[in-house]
Amino acid sequence: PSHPWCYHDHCEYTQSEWSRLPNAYCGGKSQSPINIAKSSAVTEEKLGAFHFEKFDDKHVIEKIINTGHTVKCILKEGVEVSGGGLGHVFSTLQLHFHWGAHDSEGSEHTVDSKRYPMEMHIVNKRKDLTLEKALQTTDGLAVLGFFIEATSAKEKSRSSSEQGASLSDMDALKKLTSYLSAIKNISSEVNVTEEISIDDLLGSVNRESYYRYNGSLTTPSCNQAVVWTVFKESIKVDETLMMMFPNEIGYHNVFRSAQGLHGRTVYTTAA
Ligand code: GRE
Ligand code: ZN
Repeated sequence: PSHPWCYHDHCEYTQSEWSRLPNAYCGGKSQSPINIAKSSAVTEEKLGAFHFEKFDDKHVIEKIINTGHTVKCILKEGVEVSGGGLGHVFSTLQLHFHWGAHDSEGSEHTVDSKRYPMEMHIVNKRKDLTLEKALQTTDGLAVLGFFIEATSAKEKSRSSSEQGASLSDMDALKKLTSYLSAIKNISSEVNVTEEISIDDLLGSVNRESYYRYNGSLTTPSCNQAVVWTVFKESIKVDETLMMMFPNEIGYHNVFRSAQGLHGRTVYTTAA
């Protein structure tokens, strides 16, 4: 028995009905995702660099689970995120993906209404709070959101001839997607033996250029407990790897539509 909610299929609570789910917050006024309007973002000088602990650990992913709504990587303990104007130390719990059916959609956040083909969420919990308490605290969780899009053939030849910088992200996602065929069934999971670090997945993305706002989990129970960081630069991967999510996993379009801002401010780093 999985969840009574879904994105688009026929289920008890489809996306437009999440606000009626009992014991959930999906109808609140600080919901995620949102469309980020560049011209409305307020520059905040305090949004500095992050510090990442164990993001270079090659054995950080313990297992990969098909939850029926996403592909989730469970991480070992000791991975941490701080800095970035967060004001607390956060423990990294898991990372997961949102995707579409084609490369024209799939991300949850949009920037000036541009939707990317995929979005990766790294979910972190305040180290000083239990998960239960964090879910009831406005800054109890910090989620790092990264857009993923396909590298054009032109960019591919340029990166391999000039710097090769983005090749590591391709290799990392290739290793990760090689496990998808093993978790085709909902609720199945697979242990990870390949060496994949979070740094490898992020590749050469600039981690000092981002947007910041207060929002929620993008799935029920939609707790308004998330300090969101949405990075401006996208992770570039090979198109064929990206299409393995809809192709290998039996569902797609697992992204929530844009929610109202209701007076919230989106902050941005200076660059
Ligand atoms: C999700 O389910 O998509 C999710 C979480 C936790 C934080 C953010 C988020 O489970 O989008
Ligand atoms: Zn998510």
